[in-house]
Amino acid sequence: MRLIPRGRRATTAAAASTLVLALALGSQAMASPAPDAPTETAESSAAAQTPRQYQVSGLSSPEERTELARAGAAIDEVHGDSVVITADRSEAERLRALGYELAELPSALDDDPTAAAPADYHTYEETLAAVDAAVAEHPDLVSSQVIGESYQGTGIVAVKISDNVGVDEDEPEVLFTHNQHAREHLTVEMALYTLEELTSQYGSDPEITELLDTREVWLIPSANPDGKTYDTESGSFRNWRKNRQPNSGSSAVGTDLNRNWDYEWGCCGGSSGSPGSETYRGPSPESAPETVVIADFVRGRVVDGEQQITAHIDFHTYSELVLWPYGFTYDETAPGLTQDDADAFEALGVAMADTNGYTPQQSSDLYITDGTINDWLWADQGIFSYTFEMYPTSSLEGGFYPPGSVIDRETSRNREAVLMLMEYADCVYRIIGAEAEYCSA
Ligand code: CXA
Ligand code: CA
Ligand code: CA
Ligand code: ZN
Repeated sequence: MRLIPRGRRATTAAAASTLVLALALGSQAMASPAPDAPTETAESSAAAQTPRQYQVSGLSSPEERTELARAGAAIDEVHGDSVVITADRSEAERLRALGYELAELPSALDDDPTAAAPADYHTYEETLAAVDAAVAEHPDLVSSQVIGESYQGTGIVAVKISDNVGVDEDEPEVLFTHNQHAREHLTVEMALYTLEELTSQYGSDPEITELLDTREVWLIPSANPDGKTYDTESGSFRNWRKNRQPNSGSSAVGTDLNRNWDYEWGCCGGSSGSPGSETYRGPSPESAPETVVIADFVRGRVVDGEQQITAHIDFHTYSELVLWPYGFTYDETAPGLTQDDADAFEALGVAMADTNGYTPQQSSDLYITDGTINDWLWADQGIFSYTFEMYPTSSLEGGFYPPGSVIDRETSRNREAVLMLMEYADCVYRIIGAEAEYCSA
């Protein structure tokens, strides 16, 4: 996709004047609106609903961060005594009213000519074209299927990569999901990298050849095509996270797909019940069609009572982290997650992080989340499920919108970790030497 800076520039004057108006209204004006306050125009309303990033200072523990998350903020970065969040204007004001100290961060949404344009990132359409090209080039190795539709009726696609791809062989299956969060475009590039690397190296790289001869790989390049397209279709970034499903009784659009999964949904203050929140969990588990499509796909991989998928990575940006369950509790062990499970999760998580330089940790070390794909895949399906938060580590390096020049480096950075997950897919417990106990036939 080539987004033309001209397009962004053309909207700048209007956007800037709206911003000035909004700033002039300020927080005092909001507290007691003047009787002659100008009526909100469609434009100023759009600006007010465009989420942006804020630094929130004075938070240093998981408990303090969870309290902020409980208030509905999406936490983008965790530092020693501060975090970076995404919020729209009204949410930011609400958090300030709760006593949080918010400082607006500069953003790629501003008219900064040095900020990354989404040029060089594939649109969803271009992503599907790349998948089709791979299928055409390697028909015995790659197949693709539409596994269902997004809210707006866009096909969600699963790509299979394996020897004898047309046959459902008795081989451990591995799943990679991408782009639950709309603005995390680098994750779609990660899917295309994996597709390209596995297919181009099959038959020449012995490790990849062996793995594809003995594993079946599933890639879902975008779990949220509506959100992805919405985020860039105007020619400037919208900083969009959720899907594009309307919410009844609210003008706020979208559900956070990674809070909509059906395990301990909404249990623990790790998501929001307010449609306007960036972490809105939806009215019920699997209320988002995108969640249902992927959950049904996974449930469909149960053959003769046995889940075929053993290992999974859900790709996100950003922060350079390897995360594992549970997210809903701080505890290392909990119902359905024994000490051996926790040890295996940690050992493989640490080993993968050794290859890409990310920081490995249980996800609740950051803050509590509930209704995530990782918790559901583990607790409900018994799949060793990780989240990778890709490049960068901070908003200063582009945050959700790093320049296209980093794509090759930051996708290939995960080559060894992806292959390692595939390697251990026959028995993840092997990494703690417990294969006899857990994996003998
Ligand atoms: C995350 C992912 C999975 C389990 C716990 C935490 C982090 C993720 C999120 O909050 O869903 N961060 S992100 N990509 O910025 O939204
Ligand atoms: Ca095969
Ligand atoms: Ca199979
Ligand atoms: Zn994400």
